[in-house]
Amino acid sequence: MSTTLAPYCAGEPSLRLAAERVAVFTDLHLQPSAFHEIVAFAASLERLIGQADAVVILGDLFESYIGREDFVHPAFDPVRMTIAALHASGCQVFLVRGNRDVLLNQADARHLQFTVADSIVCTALEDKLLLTHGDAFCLGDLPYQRLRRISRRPGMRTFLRMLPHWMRTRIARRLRRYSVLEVARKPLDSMMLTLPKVAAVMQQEGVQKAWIGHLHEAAEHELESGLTLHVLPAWEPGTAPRWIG
Ligand SMILES: [Mn+2]
Repeated sequence: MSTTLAPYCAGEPSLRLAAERVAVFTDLHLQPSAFHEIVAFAASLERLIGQADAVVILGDLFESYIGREDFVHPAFDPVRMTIAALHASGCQVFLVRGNRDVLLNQADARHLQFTVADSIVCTALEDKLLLTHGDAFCLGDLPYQRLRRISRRPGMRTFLRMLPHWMRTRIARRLRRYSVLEVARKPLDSMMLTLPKVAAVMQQEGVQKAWIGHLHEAAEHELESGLTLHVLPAWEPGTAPRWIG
């Protein structure tokens, strides 16, 4: 593995979330061909109605997302309907962009009753907590970071989403070659993670704790100045969310 690190490519500025009962899921990698997993996840979400003030899906809800037609696909009805039910119960639902669903945009969010973000700072706790997918911190993965920079250029998301469906499907297939290690929910190489960059971003955000997904395997890292980073494991059918607080 190369010791060269890619430049850090930040996402959109973080959102503030003051809610106290926040349930967090990550790396579901749902796809229509695994419909039983979509049903299982909808059931986990449904149990949160009346329990959670906010639900954060910390990226990679989808195995592949190339436009709203992926979310309005009939196979995703259970998840869409449960998000609508959560929304109606007064629970805010946040979809944090992962590398697989980087094309999620605010128009999807308005249409489908959730909020799209790149990162969220939870302010209800004494120790403020940063929630973000975590791919931005994997600076050891040079080809992926190059792709991340390209896909986040101004106007690029809009441009890509305007392409015909067949072209987006072809691009999505090619993009996956850049993250071949990320086969479904198998663990990724944690050596890719650049901890000093995580600490620097945490200091900028004024948080003491951070939770990320992306690497698919649970881990805990003590960083400089008493900062802590938790890597949440990829969701599996039947597993409970992680609660903040
Ligand atoms: Mn990911």
